[in-house]
Amino acid sequence: MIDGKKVLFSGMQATGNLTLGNYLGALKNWLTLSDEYECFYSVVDLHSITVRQEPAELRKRARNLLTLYVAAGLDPKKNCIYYQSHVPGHAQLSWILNCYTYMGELNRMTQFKDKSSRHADNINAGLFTYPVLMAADILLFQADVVPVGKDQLQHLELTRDVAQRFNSIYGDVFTVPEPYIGKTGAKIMSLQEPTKKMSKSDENPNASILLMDDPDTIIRKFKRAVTDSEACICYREEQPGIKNLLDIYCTCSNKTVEEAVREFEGKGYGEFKLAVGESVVSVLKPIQDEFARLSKDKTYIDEIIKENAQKANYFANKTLRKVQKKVGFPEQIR
Ligand code: ATP
Ligand code: LTN
Repeated sequence: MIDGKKVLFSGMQATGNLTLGNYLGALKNWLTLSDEYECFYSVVDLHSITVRQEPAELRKRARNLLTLYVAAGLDPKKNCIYYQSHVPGHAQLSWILNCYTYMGELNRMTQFKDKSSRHADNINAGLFTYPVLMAADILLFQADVVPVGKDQLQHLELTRDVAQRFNSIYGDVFTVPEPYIGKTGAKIMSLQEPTKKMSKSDENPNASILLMDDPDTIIRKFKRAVTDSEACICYREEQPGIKNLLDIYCTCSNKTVEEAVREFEGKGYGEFKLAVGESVVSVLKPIQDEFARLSKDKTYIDEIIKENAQKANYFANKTLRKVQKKVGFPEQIR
């Protein structure tokens, strides 16, 4: 608890360009939570180097992501928006938690299996212990809730196990966090292979809508979206392409599935796809405009970076000192 409010932590990697999946599955849900919770949103650049990065490019993407958090509507006065690398406590706690996590647990992580098969030339130890760093992120702030997409649930479960293990040895040190999955948009699928999640690392450019795609590109990608030959705009598992488009449409236009299905009854796929594209444009265009405006205001963004890093360090150090004491490190002499 901070000032009587529960704590929320989440983060995103600055690798690749953000997709509509990232926005609807994560960022959009974050916006509704800042009144209820004390929120920490990190640009998790320590996680990014688990796969090879071009340094200048990583720096640029990280800044863009931080700016995008603000452009999407997160108020930096209410939400602590910061770079993970500006808070050394993440790495420090991560080391300690490494010693309380089993190889067997990490071996079961599907994201590791997936990423190590995609980066077979660089299966480094950081990629393997990635979930421990994620656990450290969350536990460092004593987070009660963690809004993530469904793909991250396994990591959150591991975080809970590690927290409980630590607490059972040393007493109540960590808050055991709960996942927070938004009602809609929990899993946006690829527009080309609707049984696969929309991912920023997809090689097919038509598979994902990028947050920075211009309106024409968005409409074109939706027109090319893979559907089926059922000729029915119905919400069911047998029609994954249409189901995904309905999910996107409903989330972007704040309608229920029933309302959307009624709206498109008897209409063709072409008309439906256009409407989905337009609903997405109406959501993304204002964010893109605000992003362009904020990107030019270097002083304002720098100020956010500085102030929020101080705030994050303050809370991080509180937990870290407690943990260091519990495991038996000597107190620092000042
Ligand atoms: P990659 O595909 O390269 O692994 P990613 O697109 O999954 O990356 P992350 O930075 O790992 O991006 O995820 C940021 C957040 O976006 C996480 O909370 C994740 O659950 C969410 N997210 C990512 N893809 C989707 C999706 N297709 N639908 C819903 N949420 C998603
Ligand atoms: N692993 C997450 C990003 C991430 C995260 C976190 C999310 C790193 N640390 C802490 C929530 C809480 C991902 O790949 N999406």
